[in-house]
Amino acid sequence: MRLKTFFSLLIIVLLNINVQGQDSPQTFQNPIISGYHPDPSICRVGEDYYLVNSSFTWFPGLPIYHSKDLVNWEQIGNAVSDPESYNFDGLKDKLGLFAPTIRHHEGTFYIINTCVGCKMNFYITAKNPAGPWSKPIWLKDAPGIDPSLFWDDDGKCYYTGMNGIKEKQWPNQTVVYNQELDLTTGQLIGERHELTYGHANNASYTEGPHLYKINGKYLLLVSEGGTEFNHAMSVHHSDNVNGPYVTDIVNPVLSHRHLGQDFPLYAIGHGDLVETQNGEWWSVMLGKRLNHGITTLARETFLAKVDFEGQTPVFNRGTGQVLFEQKRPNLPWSPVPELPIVDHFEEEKLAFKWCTVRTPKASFYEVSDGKLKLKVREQVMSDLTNSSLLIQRITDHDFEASTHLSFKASKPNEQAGLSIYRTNENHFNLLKEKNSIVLIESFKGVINELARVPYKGKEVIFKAVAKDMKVQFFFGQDEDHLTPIGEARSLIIIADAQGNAQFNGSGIGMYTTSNGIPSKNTAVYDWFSYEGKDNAKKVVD
Ligand code: 6LW
Repeated sequence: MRLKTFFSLLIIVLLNINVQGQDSPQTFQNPIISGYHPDPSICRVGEDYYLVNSSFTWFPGLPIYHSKDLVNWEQIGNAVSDPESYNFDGLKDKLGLFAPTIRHHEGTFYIINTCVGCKMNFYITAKNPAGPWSKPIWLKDAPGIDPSLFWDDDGKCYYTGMNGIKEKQWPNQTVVYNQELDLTTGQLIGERHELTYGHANNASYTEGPHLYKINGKYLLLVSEGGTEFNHAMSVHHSDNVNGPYVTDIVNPVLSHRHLGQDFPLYAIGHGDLVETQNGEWWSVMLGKRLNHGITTLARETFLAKVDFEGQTPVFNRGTGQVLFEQKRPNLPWSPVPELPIVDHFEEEKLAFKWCTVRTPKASFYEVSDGKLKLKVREQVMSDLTNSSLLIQRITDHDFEASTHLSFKASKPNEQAGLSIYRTNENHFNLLKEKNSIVLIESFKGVINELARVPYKGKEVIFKAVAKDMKVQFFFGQDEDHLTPIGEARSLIIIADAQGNAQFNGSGIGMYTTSNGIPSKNTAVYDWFSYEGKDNAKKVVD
């Protein structure tokens, strides 16, 4: 008996250590998912958390992340990966897959989303959030964007979304509405109910709605102010799922818009709530980090604690702000495998982080023999089409990226190399041509050759070093003998609100093109290295 008691006590002690792990950190740093990860939505199944972000014209799209502690996240797939079912051709970089919602109901995962510029609202399902996800069920007569799903206690499923208003009573007035969704037919049924225009009598861009039932009452969480400096989150309450909803007196429940234009973290909004298995409430939301006065990492995913006072959610009680560091959730510390700095392309498939822009109409790359082989195609990245471009999200203000390329241009129009991409108009290209290496910058559609050096070798290493909002490019035969090409350039090129740079984010990777002339050539990449150099996720003014 004594032995049994001893072991029972030992297990309890070990479990306690495990939950708040003496060797695990007490705090976490924001953002929890760095770089281009806007419009996060989250759900919990048992002790597992799943999160999805919007991804616009990047393909595959709707990255799915998994965590067991809300702090360490691992990408486990992309929910949109079938080029036959989605067509992003011709879409500007700010269109495509807008804000998604992920939910789990009776053993099935649902993602509902809007493909702006391509058939609008749809939902997909999966038994495993890592995939495969179903083909899209396109919804007829579901106006607007930012759809969400909510299952009521009676089993009815509700579609909650945002729509524009023809006769606005004030500028940028929008409406959040809900309507029952028959998941067996994919039809919206019954009456459509207008739930709110937002909490203020001039609330603009009220969107990003999510419905919850907490302590027997319906809570509607929305965003207002638009996804820029004025972004905010407000809550509304009702005893009936279809309303009327009454705005909470403490609104906005979260915003950074009152902190001044130079506050290092801004545009906080577009959140989703989740209750942990230990009864804590947390919220994910998007935010933007200012660095040297600009934002190059676009909208990232952040985490904040929520405490309920009655029906009112209080975000980070006492501060009312999203913090760069705070006490972490009461969950077992669960680190995930670190992404390797160098991708040697030795797996059979490309890692989930690699995306192209717009849906590929044909396969344009192959991973084999530990190499990535990109087909040299006529398409160019400055057109609104899918070109031979593969990029990963830039997740750090300071970083070093490099790649080893083996490429012999057979004609002067053939190029291959390293790219930093924000939009078809805003990007850098360091490219190898027939007899030279050229550094090109495109800003607001103006293409500028910055430097050109003679180069005849087949093999070359390209490198980009970003530091203090500038990027310096290098080339050479081996990593210990690289030569700078051109001057260090400002990263304003990939910053928010520059030309057509909106909603999406920045990527870095590999690109080849024959500039409109057919080619049978291939650009071969042995490896691609990306290393973040941000010491702390806080920013410098
Ligand atoms: C998103 C909506 C928004 O669907 O921007 O400004 C859209 N707010 O919530 C794209 O992120």
